[in-house]
Amino acid sequence: MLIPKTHPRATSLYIREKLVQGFKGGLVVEEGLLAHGRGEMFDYLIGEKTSKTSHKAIKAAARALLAAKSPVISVNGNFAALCAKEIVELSKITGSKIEVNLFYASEKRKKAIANILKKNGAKEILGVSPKFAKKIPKLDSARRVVDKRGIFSADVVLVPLEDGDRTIALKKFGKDVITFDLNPMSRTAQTADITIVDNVVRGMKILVDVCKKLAKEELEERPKFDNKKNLKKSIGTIRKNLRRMANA
Ligand code: PTJ
Repeated sequence: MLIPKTHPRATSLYIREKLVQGFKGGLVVEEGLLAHGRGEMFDYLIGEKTSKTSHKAIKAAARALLAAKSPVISVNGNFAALCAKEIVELSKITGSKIEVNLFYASEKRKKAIANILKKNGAKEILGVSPKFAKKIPKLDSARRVVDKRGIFSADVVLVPLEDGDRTIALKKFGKDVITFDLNPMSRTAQTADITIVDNVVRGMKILVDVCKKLAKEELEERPKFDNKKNLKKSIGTIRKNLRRMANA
């Protein structure tokens, strides 16, 4: 069946294809394909579009990144495969460092991820040299190993498609955490300071645009952002969509 290019389904098939290419190119692990399937399901439930609620979270994230002293963008396999260009753009506009940090860590994959980011214009990629390795306390997974010039000393960290344990550990370690997670009920979504409930492919483009706009403005005091309230609204959208589908 031919799906018109503008249909949200076409976008989701395009995103799936990008991830498969990332898998074939050694950026993404098999588990990353499974994680993506989980994300697709939630994307369907939120209506495959960026909600007003997510726009609000994106604006709060942009302000937090622009106001941060040492912001870092943490990159895993899925994020690199889906958003390499936007990661580099965001890092340039917000002055964020880019750090590779993997759950299923391997030197080969770290290098492949660093390469794609460099191909997209990144100058320096942290998290690839053991010389600067430090450990985040109270975390068991490979993700505890971070770069002392990056996540270890950051004040704000963007950690998309994350596992709950690391978000909790980063919070305990005093970091402000921003995440993209299509599942508003996940531990990461619930623990982060700012959760953008959106597909990272749609959301990153908007985040880059909002940062570009805000970077030109004088940033007044950061307005308060209530993550719990915002997440409740996202869960409400899913509930509403489920009711509508059940009654169709
Ligand atoms: O590259 P690695 O080794 O660091 O591994 C990365 C994965 C993604 C495999 C690892 O972090 C993982 O297993 O993640 P989880 O615990 O499955 O969590 C991923 C979360 O991201 C889930 O809540 C998904 O719903 C959500 N998600 C998946 N795809 C997207 C997404 N959120 C936003 N945009 C997506 N495209």
